[in-house]
Amino acid sequence: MRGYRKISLGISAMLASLSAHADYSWNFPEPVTPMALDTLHVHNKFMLIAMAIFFIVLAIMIYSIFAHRKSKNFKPVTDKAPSTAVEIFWTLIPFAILLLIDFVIMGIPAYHSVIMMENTRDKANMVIKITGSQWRWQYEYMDGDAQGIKFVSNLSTPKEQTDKGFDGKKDENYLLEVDNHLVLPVGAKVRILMTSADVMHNWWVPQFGSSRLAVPGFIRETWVQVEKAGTYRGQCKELCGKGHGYMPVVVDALPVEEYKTWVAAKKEELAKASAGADKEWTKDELVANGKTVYEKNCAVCHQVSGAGLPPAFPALTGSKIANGPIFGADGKYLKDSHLDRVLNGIRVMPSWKALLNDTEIASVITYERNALGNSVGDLLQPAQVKAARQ
Ligand code: HEC
Ligand SMILES: [Cu+2]
Repeated sequence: MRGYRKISLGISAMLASLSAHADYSWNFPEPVTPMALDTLHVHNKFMLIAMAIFFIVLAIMIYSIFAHRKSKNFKPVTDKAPSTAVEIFWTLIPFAILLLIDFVIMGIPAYHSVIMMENTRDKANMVIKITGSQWRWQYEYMDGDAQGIKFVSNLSTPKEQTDKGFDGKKDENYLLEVDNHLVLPVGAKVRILMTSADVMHNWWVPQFGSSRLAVPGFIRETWVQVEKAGTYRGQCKELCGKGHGYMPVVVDALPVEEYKTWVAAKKEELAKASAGADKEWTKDELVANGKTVYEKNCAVCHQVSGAGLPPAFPALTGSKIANGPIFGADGKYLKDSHLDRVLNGIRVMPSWKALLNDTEIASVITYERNALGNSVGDLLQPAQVKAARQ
């Protein structure tokens, strides 16, 4: 008797906790795109079907064990089935039932869902390109008002919080915060072109229900249509090296009017930055700006101090390349020079040409030559970087 009470208490506690957590914390995250909603429905249907099959088979098993028990003097069948034809027949029936469930009852919704995921172009309102690299995402708006907007999105959780032995309070969005959010208009169908600059990455926001592998050398597609304004967070979902856990995705879905305001502001910001490339910078300005660029982009591998992590990541302190001449007698930058490395990369060292603007590249190089224990004393102007790109 007491056992039964315990069980029923347990079950009612379980049911109560289910309804208390109806805010999806025990389920899929709240879907905010048609694709996420569809995926959730497919999942629910399949769970119900699997559960029904489970309980039917279990019931037949329990019944068979119970009704044919030894104490009822049940005699086991020792001879064969009535005939081979009968045996084939009763094997084919469950086979046919499962076939019907798989191909029709489960197949149709799954087919519908997959077709929907692959349909990236139909009625798309805008196109963005997402490039994964070790270990950050780059976003580029390809058409419409926002065309030309292009920026890099870096982890912004303070470094000391990820350090070993940190015992302070971590940020609310620890490892899920970036400096530049991807901004999308609510309701627009956004076709996403995805690629990678080095190894495979995967751009994944659980509430969007879409995730696609970013493969170097290939352009792959997916789409999102965010139907609810808000900030959504995700992560890289393909193990991509040392910084795999440090390249989160943050998307702001804004109502259309606010999105337009953001586009205008972002364009102005980018225009200002490229205007900055034409002016003469002082060494102090470049070094100060370069420190920020360095710590955001380069310190993961070369370390904040510039000591690197040899032999994988060389030290910049005392490096021949970092301290060597940049330009040759003809005024062109030298192969294997500091500028060549940063612009074009080599082996594991990424190419920064597409990721950083002229001012950022000039700043970070000037910083590396005059800080981190180096003191070359010269400086590189953004205009020189601009010229070097051509
Ligand atoms: C993913 C890790 C990684 C990041 C991030 C990275 N580097 Fe490197 N870097 C390397 C590796 C590895 C090498 C050595 C490449 C080789 O020669 O094989 C290197 C080499 C260099 C060198 C030449 C040093 C030498 O003595 O060979 C310079 C200069 C340099 N990086 C600057 C930068 C700057 C500036 C940034 C940030 C804008 C940066 N790196 C970001 C991995 C990285
Ligand atoms: Cu990644």
